[in-house]
Amino acid sequence: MAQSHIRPESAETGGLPQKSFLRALRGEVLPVPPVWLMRQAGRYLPEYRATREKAGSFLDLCYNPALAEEVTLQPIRRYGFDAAILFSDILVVPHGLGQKVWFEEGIGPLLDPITTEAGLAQLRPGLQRKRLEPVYETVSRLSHSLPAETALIGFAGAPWTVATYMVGGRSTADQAATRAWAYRDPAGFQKLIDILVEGTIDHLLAQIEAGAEAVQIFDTWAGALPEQEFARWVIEPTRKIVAALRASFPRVPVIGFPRNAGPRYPDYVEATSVDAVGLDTSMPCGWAREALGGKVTLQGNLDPLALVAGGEALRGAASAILDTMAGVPFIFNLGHGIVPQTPPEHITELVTLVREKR
Ligand code: 1CP
Repeated sequence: MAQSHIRPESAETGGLPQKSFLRALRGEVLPVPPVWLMRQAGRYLPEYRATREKAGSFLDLCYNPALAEEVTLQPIRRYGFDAAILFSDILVVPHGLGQKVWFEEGIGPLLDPITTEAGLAQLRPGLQRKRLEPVYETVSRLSHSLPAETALIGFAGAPWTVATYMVGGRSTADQAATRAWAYRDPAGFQKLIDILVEGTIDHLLAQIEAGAEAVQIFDTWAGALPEQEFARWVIEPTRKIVAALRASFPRVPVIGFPRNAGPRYPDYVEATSVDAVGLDTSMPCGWAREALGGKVTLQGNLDPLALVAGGEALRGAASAILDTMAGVPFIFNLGHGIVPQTPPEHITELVTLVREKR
């Protein structure tokens, strides 16, 4: 059976990847951009809901390699996306560091909050790879079961975003508790960020070793920070993670997603040296193309609600993005994750439009 991960492919092709997603990440401009969607596995799919039912809790699903593999493959079977993203969650890292993490129906993630430097004593000294072994086994299975043309993306949350859950104990609208700690006691908060930088490097390296061909770093709450804090808590930790991954795996591309970073996108790209950047929904494509096109691969940024609406709203919004991004290295995606009320057939229409437009 053909292996689908990067090492054998690189050997066969003299180091040039053939999968369109990886080619775009290496800076090629393709006539048809590769397409995948954030949260492409999830509740909007009936087959996901069925598997989720079987698995028990959400974390049980994340730590069950056979079922996590299955839900990763479901959207690939339906839509033939150019990339699959490992089914897991950003909160397995705090769990792997020893924090209590659970998911409550109708609420989302809950954690035993850590709000002071003394609270860091809850954590173990490093990432317990053993606890996360099922995640790496899922990656390994996928690297064999995905179609030969489909790339496999590993991921982690960025330290700042993961910290907002560890400190707030749940999803928070304004990340106030975390911002307050960072102002009150920057040296103490830096210790949490340092623990997360190390744990995240370890977690991403393990995924790459298991067969992930690219990784994405999700900084969902990057936009909450003013300039100085953005430099310290978003850019600097991400820069360290990218540098460490490059030192071990120089050919594995890294996608950064500093959501809602607005005019700070160019600084982020420059300082972190990511290979690609995910544009959130609020980012004007023309501006991003001017500021960043050709320096890094751009990925994004259809409004997930246009996908819910479908019809002319969807076609118009997707076409405008494709037109603006023609001629620069580009991957079609949403500006944030698919929402549960999305009709699955709208995605079929979107993928056809992306592939047939040019
Ligand atoms: O069955 C369910 O109800 C669980 C819903 C769900 C799913 C499908 C959660 C809980 N996580 C996931 C999977 C997931 N999460 C993936 C892999 C699947 C895929 O993309 O196809 C990824 C990459 C994530 C990443 C993630 N988790 C982020 C970063 C991206 C983003 O959406 O901003 C964040 C912030 C989380 C935390 C999280 N996990 C789940 C929830 C409900 C939340 C909270 C989100 C919030 O604060 O609003």
